[in-house]
Amino acid sequence: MSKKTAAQPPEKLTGIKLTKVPKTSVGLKAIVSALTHVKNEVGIVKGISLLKNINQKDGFDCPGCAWPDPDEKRAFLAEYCENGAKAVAEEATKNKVSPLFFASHSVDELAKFSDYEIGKSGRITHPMYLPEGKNNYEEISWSKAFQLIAQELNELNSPDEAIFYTSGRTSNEAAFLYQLFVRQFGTNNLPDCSNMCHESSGVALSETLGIGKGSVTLDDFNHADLIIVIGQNPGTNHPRMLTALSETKKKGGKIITINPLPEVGLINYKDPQNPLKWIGKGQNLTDLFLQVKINGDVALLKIILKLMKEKEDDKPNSVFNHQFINEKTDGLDTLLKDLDTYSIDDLIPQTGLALKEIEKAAELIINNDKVIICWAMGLTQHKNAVDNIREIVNILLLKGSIGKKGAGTCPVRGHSNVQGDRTMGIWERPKASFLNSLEKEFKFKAPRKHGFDVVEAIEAMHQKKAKVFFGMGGNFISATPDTEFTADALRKCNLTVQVSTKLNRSHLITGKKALILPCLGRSEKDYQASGEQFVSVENSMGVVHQSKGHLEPCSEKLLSETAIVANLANLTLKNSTTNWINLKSNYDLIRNKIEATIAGFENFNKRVRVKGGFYLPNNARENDFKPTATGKANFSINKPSEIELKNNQFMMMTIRTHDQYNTTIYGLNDRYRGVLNERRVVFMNSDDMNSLGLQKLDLVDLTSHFNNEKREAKGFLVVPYSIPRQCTATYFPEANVLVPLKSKADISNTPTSKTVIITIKKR
Ligand SMILES: Nc1nc2c(c(=O)[nH]1)N[C@H]1C(S)=C(S)[C@@H](COP(=O)(O)OP(=O)(O)OC[C@H]3O[C@@H](n4cnc5c(=O)[nH]c(N)nc54)[C@H](O)[C@@H]3O)O[C@H]1N2
Ligand SMILES: Nc1nc2c(c(=O)[nH]1)N[C@H]1C(S)=C(S)[C@@H](COP(=O)(O)OP(=O)(O)OC[C@H]3O[C@@H](n4cnc5c(=O)[nH]c(N)nc54)[C@H](O)[C@@H]3O)O[C@H]1N2
Ligand SMILES: [Mo]
Repeated sequence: MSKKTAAQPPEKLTGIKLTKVPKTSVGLKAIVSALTHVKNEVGIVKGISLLKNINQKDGFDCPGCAWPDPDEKRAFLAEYCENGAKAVAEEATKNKVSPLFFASHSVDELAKFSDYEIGKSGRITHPMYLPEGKNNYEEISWSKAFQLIAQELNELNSPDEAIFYTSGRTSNEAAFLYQLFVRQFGTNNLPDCSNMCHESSGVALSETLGIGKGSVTLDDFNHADLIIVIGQNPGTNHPRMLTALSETKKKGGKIITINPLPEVGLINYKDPQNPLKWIGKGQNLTDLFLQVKINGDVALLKIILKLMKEKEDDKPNSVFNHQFINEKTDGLDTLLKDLDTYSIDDLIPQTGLALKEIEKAAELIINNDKVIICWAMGLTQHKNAVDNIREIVNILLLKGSIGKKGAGTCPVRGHSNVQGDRTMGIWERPKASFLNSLEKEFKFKAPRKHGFDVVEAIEAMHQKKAKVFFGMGGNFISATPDTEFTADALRKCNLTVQVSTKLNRSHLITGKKALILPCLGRSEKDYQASGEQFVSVENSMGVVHQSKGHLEPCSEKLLSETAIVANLANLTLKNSTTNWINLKSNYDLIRNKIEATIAGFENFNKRVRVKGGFYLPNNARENDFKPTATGKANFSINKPSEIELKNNQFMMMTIRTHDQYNTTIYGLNDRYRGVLNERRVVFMNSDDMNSLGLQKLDLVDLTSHFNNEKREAKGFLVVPYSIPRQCTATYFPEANVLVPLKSKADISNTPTSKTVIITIKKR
């Protein structure tokens, strides 16, 4: 097969239209947009039945995001949002990718499609095989496909030569079985999308609070005095969060937003569930907007900490919660001493803000006790990402704003079950205690050496230290950094396997041989030997609940992820004493095994059947920090960004449009930012445009600079936008080619997708 199969989306432009940036989000427009997607992809009748079941207590979990559902009240038609509806429509699409489709489209030909066109081709209906040297996938039987994988795996020199990636839609049951199979096979090479996502949060929170998950529940939003939303765009990526923020506001709480962009969803909002509110002005959400420079957050948070300290020094006991600090924390003195080594004047330029604005934020924090801080990728994808999150924890600890009603940490997760997958053991660095309990329950010797994370997995494949890639969902080539390097890494493999619902670019950038294993989606019924099954998932706030599809599978040939793992394990592992076929026949049996090996799942089968599910234990929520190294909540010392831009260099963040789910492109619009029908754009400050002599919609090429390496992405249109000087934004995944693999966060190893240093050249 040709080595030149295109790894990057094609350069072609699609006909941009710029509109005014809207003043309000959601409302009627969101409903019309959702229904249009559903109508086009699914049809009206099936579409309505689909929407009715999203996020209902006996329905299926929306595959959109990990935002939790209300414990009690759920909206009467459906607990859905515009982008949830799009996610479901995308999965339930009537378009099919059949063996005939593959016979008439070669891999090279498909790679010339845009990501939008690839995704719209539809659901994959049959297992498909790309033999060595061929350019078209051919139908293959399930049993032959499993045999082929088992053979390749067993021929490796070591189990560590195989990589088992997971995206975050995999159910708890499938994830548990998958990691068990991989560990019985003999490796901890279980990289996942978390490595590129909230890994920095997990690392920072475990160290400081003794749990890698957030501490708040949805109800805390009803009790908070102040919510800070930093580095997150919930209007697009977690639209149902706007409802929670709106509740906070109705009860008198305040909201601070910290973002390089004035994201409209956070500014003003019209409740989609309340038609009476569709007309009129909408509700203002943000009380104070700090338009921080990209990666200026530690500097900003440090200034806030210094202002808090100043006030406390001035008037003791007016800011810090000394009782909490004395009883529960460690390291205050070191923090305060370190703060003294910084001057506000030195920190200010990094933020791009006026001191007055920061003082207002500090005042709100000082004067309110119940504070929740929410964040996402705007904080986690930088070199000093872990510092970002630890600095947030410092603020909360000083206020004693954790482990009490209306206060705490809220890292807002991405994929709908990414948190559950980690709970189930999808992690390249498992704890010894977890491996011990697997060994005890399943009578095997678990590998102890830590495995590869995403970045290390790419390097290993590139160096031919890993030769088989297995992807449980996701779209590895498009989600990872350094597109061309990663493509080479995948091409060097003997075999690449993708378990997928829909066609994506990872099916086209392959090893010598490749397989596509088509699986059921969340919205579909799952029949096994003992009858119809349901699965379980864990949302961003640690609630485990069931999810059950209502649609007939889009093809008879689909298998559930659970069945795929069980069949493969059964064939690959010669000495396993686990009865894989029995486990897949009835998911209750898998849940029993989860209960036997993972804390917090007592009476799992019973409790998962209670509508709404149950909360997993959370020490930080309970105000107990014993699991940290000191046995207390830890203050920490953090560093502002060390990046210095040269003349004519810009900081670039790669972000999501309103019309995509990661690498799945729903449509070509970014309605909330006023960009229609185009994805190849670069947002710039108009003063920066002037200084480069650029006009609106000029065509430019982008070059990224890291150490002495250069990477190029060609053909982007300049869009003037409200963004701080020297900051720019492009869309993911078009710009991933510019993100250097070696540019990653300290400790968490997350690619720095939000801090890419670029220069911009006019064509
Ligand atoms: N519809 C939809 N929903 C999704 C997804 C999707 O693609 N589409 N993806 C899912 C996934 S996996 C995830 S992880 C989440 C992602 O959810 P988000 O993190 O909201 O997604 P991004 O588009 O990456 O947006 C990052 C935000 O951070 C801001 N930002 C960037 N750099 C900085 C910085 O240095 N400082 C500050 N303060 N802000 C910064 C950007 O302006 C932007 O508003 O959403 C999940 N939900
Ligand atoms: N530059 C840049 N890069 C980024 C980011 C960024 O902000 N900027 N964000 C990062 C983040 S936060 C994340 S989480 C990753 C996302 O990385 P991934 O999780 O790898 O990517 P997705 O685009 O979510 O995966 C989409 C594919 O999953 C498959 N799929 C969908 N549903 C199912 C299912 O139920 N089962 C199975 N088996 N397959 C399914 C479909 O075939 C679809 O094509 O990307 C990261 N990459
Ligand atoms: Mo994510």
